[in-house]
Amino acid sequence: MASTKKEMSSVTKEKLVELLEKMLVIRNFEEASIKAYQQKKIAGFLHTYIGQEAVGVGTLAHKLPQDSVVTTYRCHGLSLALGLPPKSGMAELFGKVTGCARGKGGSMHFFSKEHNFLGGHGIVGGQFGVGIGAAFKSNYDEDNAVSFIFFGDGATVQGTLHESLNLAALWDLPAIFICEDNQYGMGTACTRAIANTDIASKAEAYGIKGHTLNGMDLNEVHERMGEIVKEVRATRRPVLIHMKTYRYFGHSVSDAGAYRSKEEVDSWKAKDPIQVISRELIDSKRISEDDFKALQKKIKADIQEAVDFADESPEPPVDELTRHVYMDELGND
Ligand SMILES: Cc1ncc(C[n+]2csc(CCOP(=O)(O)OP(=O)(O)O)c2C)c(N)n1
Ligand SMILES: [Mg+2]
Repeated sequence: MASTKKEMSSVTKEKLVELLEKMLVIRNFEEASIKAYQQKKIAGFLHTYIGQEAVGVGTLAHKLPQDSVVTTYRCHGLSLALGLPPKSGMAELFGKVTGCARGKGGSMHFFSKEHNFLGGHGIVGGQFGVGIGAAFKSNYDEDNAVSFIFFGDGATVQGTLHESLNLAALWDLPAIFICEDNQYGMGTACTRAIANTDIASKAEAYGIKGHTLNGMDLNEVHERMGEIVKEVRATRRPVLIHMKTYRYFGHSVSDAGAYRSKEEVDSWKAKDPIQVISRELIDSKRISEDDFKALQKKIKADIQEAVDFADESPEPPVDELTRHVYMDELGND
């Protein structure tokens, strides 16, 4: 509560409303995507970010244009936090040519050159090499960028994380490793899969800093990540962040989540970042109930517009099948 009060005074109302709006966009987008999946408008896998919004929104508020971001297949939320238009994201889910990967990536492989979003990756731990590569490029180009590398708790026991932490520490790479610990890797509780669940403590093995943050608390994430990003930008030393969070739904839409109790899910929902922040804004009279309702209504309408856009968009033409596979020496795809 202390940090909340401190943050309330240091962040402007406009900023807080902007962050709340981003979380609402993600929540509504994901809810609409579940519905569209059930209507069979989306094929393949679909992993939602519902419950984890404060991590992505609070962290990426500190991203500068030259910074890069990479993550797992649970990638819709971070893309939207970066400013990807919901239409572009929804069309990608629908496999339409107007999507951010021209309908060829789908749910797990969002991509946005404009936002330096270097992908959702399907292989657990597959994104680390790309992330530290981007950090290496920044040192080479001297553009003062940092590389945000998001991953799940399940990836903390993958060798690629440890190889990447080692290289990043050895070569002074400005890489920000962010573990979104949502307590489960598919249906396995992290306590059953990870010998040492104090993720931040693993930083010590590589001579770098580690921090544990409450990923359900937008104020804490936003404030602490602001300091951490600033430090990494200046020192060029990597850092390992442990974000404690929770996914409200199953691993993917086809997972009913029978391995956890309703009481457990409800105890996390009681800390819901959207409800907490909206309540704080309303109680402190920074926004009125009516303004909040109007904001919710506007976002719902925007997301419905995105669904309609995706529905009406054409599929990728057949002659695109072999495009965007390799680039030639001139950069043509
Ligand atoms: C190398 C590899 N092994 C196994 C899988 C299958 N798999 C997909 S997601 C997943 C769980 C990952 O959990 P976590 O890293 O905690 O991410 P979360 O889904 O919770 O965001 C597994 C084992 C995979 N995609 N890649
Ligand atoms: Mg997990």
